Amino acid sequence: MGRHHKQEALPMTQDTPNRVDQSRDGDVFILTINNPPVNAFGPGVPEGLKAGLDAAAADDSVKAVVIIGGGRTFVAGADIKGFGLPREQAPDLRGTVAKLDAFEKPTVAAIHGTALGGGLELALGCTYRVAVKDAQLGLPEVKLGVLPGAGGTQRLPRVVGAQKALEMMLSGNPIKAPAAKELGLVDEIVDGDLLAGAVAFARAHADARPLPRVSERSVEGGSPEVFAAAREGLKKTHRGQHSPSHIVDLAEMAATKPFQEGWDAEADRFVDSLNSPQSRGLRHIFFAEREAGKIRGLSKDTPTTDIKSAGIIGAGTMGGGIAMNFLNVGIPVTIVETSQEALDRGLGVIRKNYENTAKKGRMTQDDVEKRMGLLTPTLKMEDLAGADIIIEAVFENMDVKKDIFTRLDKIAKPGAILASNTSTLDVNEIASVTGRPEQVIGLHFFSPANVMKLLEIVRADKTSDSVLATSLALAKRIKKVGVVVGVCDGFVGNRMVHRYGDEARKIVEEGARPEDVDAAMNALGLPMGPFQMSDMAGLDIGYSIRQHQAKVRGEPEPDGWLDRIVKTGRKGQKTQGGIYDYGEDRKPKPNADVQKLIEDYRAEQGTQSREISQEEITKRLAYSLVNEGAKILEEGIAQRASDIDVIYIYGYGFPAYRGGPMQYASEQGLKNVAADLEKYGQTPAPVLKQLADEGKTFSDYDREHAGA
Ligand code: 3H9
Repeated sequence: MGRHHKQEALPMTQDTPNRVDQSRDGDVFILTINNPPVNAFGPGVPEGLKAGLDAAAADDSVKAVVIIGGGRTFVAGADIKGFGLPREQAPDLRGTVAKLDAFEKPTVAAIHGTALGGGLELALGCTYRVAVKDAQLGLPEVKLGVLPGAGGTQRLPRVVGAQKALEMMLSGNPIKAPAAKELGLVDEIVDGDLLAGAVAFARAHADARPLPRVSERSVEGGSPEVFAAAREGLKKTHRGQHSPSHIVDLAEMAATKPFQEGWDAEADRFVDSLNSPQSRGLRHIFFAEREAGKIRGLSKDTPTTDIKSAGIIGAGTMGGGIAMNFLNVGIPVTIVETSQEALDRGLGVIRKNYENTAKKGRMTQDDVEKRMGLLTPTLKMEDLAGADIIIEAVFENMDVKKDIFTRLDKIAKPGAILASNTSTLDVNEIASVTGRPEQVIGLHFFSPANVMKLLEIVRADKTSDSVLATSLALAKRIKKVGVVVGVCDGFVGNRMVHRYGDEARKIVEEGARPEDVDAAMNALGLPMGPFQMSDMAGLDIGYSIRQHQAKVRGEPEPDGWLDRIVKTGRKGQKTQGGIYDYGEDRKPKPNADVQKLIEDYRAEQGTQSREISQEEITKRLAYSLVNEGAKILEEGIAQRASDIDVIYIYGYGFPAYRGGPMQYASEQGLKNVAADLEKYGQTPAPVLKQLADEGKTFSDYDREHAGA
């Protein structure tokens, strides 16, 4: 037939690795893809598949072909590491799928593990798909800022209908094989040996003619309203992002145009999205998240302990949220408070959180009881004696924490990890009151601790490798992204956010309105600007941090415009008003008294108010984060710039499609960033200045320091 088969099979060269094995089971030809660890569609895979298909086509005794993944999974997608390659050098996934589509004998994809992205597109190019029960299928490209680029946007709607295809492609979330079977995406679930089942299926369908090619089907449910609703939905779920609208356009083409037209358009849109800063940012984060788990000095052989039970001190908002993480994965928790009342209140909040989840249908009442059943409340710290890890989550006061750790040292069993959830205090000082500082670590959860994915793992001077490795493994187990940081005031995230807050207040002092400042950050893609965030956290919290810092530095009591707002009793959302007013709808509205207070403050300081552009606000705020990040890097508080990006995305809502603040700065060009910092009166950190002078990026820095 030769339809859309523009590229011929590439000859295998000495440089092309052999990634596909050919074998036979009677009249069924078997192609096994071997590209560990996840069978990504890298060099050698298309060549091997095409050569295999040619061999199967040339042999009259072959009636059907099975394609299966060797090792732990089917193909998990295109090779993201090779995404930077020029088009002609990139592994020819589209050509392979086209060759499959044009193939004259039935082909069966045999799926286990994950068929993601290009992997599912490969399977959709086959005539049939069979899968084991726990296999997962999805098109996660949107999470990398791209779109399915090997026919997925055209074939998935033809199989599962417009609505479901949009849902899968826009969320990027995979579905399980049984759900895929319901939708017709999988033709048969194989119990037992996948290959044997796939071969039997292939044999049973060997004579099916005409071949039921996916590309020849039409799309069900592709009414204009479905696409209009999808476009409307994007404003909420993917504000500011480009690839999701390409996906909707292409799915609409699948429903309204001939296959070839949509297939061609998809290729162009894929290349456009691939070359966008948004995709570079999201891919950067994909790898950054995985890099963050690799700690210098630790290896796979570093011993870890299995955490079978946890103790938590403090049943307040933080302690309760932390406890939920453990309960959710089946780890029993003993939670300690100082009064029965506080304990009852804490437990009540945890139960209510679970019941709300159950009400939304995301958990059964049985699950709620199971989780609550794993929780033991107590007023006696001695009850923590058996815990493998104990996390202190009381308020931020060094004396109180020292007292707790002194007591814990006597109570905890040998080998137990003693962790503090402090967000600013010196973990070395906390560790020093124990006779086992090597067992002490900081585990800084972010509020709400049962929701936020970030966990800053604070390595103190004497923390042992084993405690660190165990904490990293634990983070993964409780479904957090763990990032290791060093000890300093505020660690990575809060240290940067303090600097950012200082700059935001300064910008208002100079003439901008708080709402202008927040609007600039919203435009950059942050769901909340600095003042919306302060109002949510409580203005008194920031005020007490500034008081503490002033005391430490021997400076006078803080008395800026924001401190004065706090002193009027406006503490943020919790008092219905802070920098903004909050009505029933909880939307921030400017307040006239606050405006007047700011104007009076400027007058008192003799500040000539000036118009400040959105561009200036954006640069000053974003680059204040970047500059502090560069200092953090230089001091070794963070191991890599990409760790800082992960922290900022998962802890502070920096848009993932900008790759985090450090990647964002690299995209702007560090030379420009350094020049702008100087223009706005800040001194670029030496690392930043040096990279700028050498024409480098933070990724270059990370690469050059990878072995350090
Ligand atoms: C696509 O397909 C585009 C097409 O539509 C169009 C093309 C024309 N490539 O996560 P893990 C590495 S877009 C290269 O720790 P897990 C990963 O970096 C792609 N490398 O394991 C890590 O390396 P290292 C659509 C990849 O078991 C190692 O494999 N596909 C890729 O927790 C293990 O990964 C996706 O977006 C890849 N595609 O999870 C799927 N995938 O050990 C992305 C993984 O050196 N991948 N690696 O750090 C995933 O979601 C998860 O990795 C997966 C396994 C669920 C597969």
